[in-house]
Amino acid sequence: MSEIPFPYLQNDSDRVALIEGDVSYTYSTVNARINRFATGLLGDQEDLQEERIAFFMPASFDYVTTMHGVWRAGGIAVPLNVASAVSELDHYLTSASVTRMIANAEYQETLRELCDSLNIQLVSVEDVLADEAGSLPEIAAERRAMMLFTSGTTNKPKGVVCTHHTIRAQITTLIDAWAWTEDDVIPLFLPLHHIHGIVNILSCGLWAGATVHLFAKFDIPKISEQIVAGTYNVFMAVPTIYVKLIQYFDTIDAAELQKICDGFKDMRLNISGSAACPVKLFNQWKDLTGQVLLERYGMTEIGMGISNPYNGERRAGAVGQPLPGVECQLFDEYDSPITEEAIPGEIRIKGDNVFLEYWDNDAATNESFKDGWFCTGDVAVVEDGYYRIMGRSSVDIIKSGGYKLSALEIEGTLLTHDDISEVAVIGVEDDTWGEAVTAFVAVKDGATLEYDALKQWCDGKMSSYKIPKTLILIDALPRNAMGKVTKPGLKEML
Ligand code: MLC
Ligand code: AMP
Repeated sequence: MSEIPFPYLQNDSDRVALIEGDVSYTYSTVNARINRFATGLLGDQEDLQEERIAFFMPASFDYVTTMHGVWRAGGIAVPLNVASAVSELDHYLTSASVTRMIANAEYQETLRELCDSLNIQLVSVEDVLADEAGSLPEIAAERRAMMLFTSGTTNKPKGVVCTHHTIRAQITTLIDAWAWTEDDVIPLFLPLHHIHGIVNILSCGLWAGATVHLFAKFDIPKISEQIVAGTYNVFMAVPTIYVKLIQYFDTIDAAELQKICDGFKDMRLNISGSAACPVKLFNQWKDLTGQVLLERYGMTEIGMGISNPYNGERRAGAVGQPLPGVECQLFDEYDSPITEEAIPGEIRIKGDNVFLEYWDNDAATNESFKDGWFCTGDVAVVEDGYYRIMGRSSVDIIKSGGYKLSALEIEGTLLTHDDISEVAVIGVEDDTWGEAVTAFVAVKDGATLEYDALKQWCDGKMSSYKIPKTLILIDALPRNAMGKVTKPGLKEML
């Protein structure tokens, strides 16, 4: 059996593990189906030997079956973003050398041509399920388990590979730090190709024996209904979701608002992360619901690194202290550790929670570590024992609604537009998205460009959340003496 032993998934518990729509699934049911799925994946093989199996599905019983089935059969799980454009998928599938893609009927049409062209077998969960569970391999903890794609300062997203051991460390530290128990019930509406949804919510929930209520998307009225009914005691989201909830509150009557706020008030924990939670939002949420948001800091490559305390002061605008098992140190520009408070430096991390490698990219892996420390590129300061994130060392990374986006990747696509001669993309502070993708564009002689036409052109060429929110036409981009675009200059122009 796997070294990632999710205790409840192996003791045939009759507790409810998952709720999807009107149907509840017990741990015992989920476990049995995972075993049948793993058996079907194996076919005649004894062990998938780290075969990369991609899957394209929203949060669902099928998703959990697939993820754990791949793990138990010895494969590497490659969960994909169901909002991806086909050209983005091509890169993920090719760079990970995926051999099989699991997707149900509703998505197969979108994927068929691409899978055929890449010689990838496209099958549904039902196609794979064996009639009965057979014997499954022993999986050593050091083996690769999961690959998630992350945008970087280079052109194309990289595959972040975690082992079973890494994932286990990421989960167990949170189980203790945030006091997960089998009595917890949590909604899951975040996308399941990122660790916030996969590790912090789904995996912690299933490890703890809790109940995870699955939503295919962030459906405010449906989720609010359950909050009013008192279904949940834990809630985790990105700051944009708290903003969107507050915007929604403005559209409903006072009695309904009170019921929703009371539902939040009764919970044991509300968490914010994946992007900075503005102090204003922290205070608004407290005023509305009485909940003191627990803000924490993490990254695809490290899981969660720093967290405000479950018991103790949760400080607005700060992310707290390193989690147990996570070594965290700030470094200055000369790679010297910063030992005093109030001096900013780059966050570097060590620990069992840190990923193994960027897939098939030794150069990027080696570059991202210094003396055994993983260099996050995030700058922080320690004030009175609390870490506060100050920003990132690269202007080419944008965090929009919790998604990490590469400015260079978006620029690369925009440059293929016939009328664009040069382009620079930056993130501009925004109340809803945290940062909003903004494109500065110079058009070719005689050409014109309207925002709506550009947006339409982008459709299908990039995931919709990457499409610039604003287009600013300029004659020429500001450049330094070396000819490099000076992005801070663009921010100043605004
Ligand atoms: C949606 N849209 C976005 C967007 N999400 N635009 C910019 N940034 C985003 N993040 C746009 C769509 O393109 C669409 O545009 C319009 O908003 C409505 O789309 P939607 O899908 O209906 O929006 P909604 O469901 O409200 O989505 C918002 C959201 C979503 C906040 C729920 O963005 C989301 O789930 N974000 C979380 C991402 C996440 O899990 N990050 C964790 C990474 S892990 P139009 O023009 O077509 O109408 C990590 C580590 C850590 O960061 O620390 O956790
Ligand atoms: P990702 O690569 O998508 O996992 O995003 C990780 C990045 O999100 C980090 O490197 C930070 O820049 C950012 N991030 C996560 N949590 C926080 C937080 N609480 N405050 C500020 N930035 C955060």
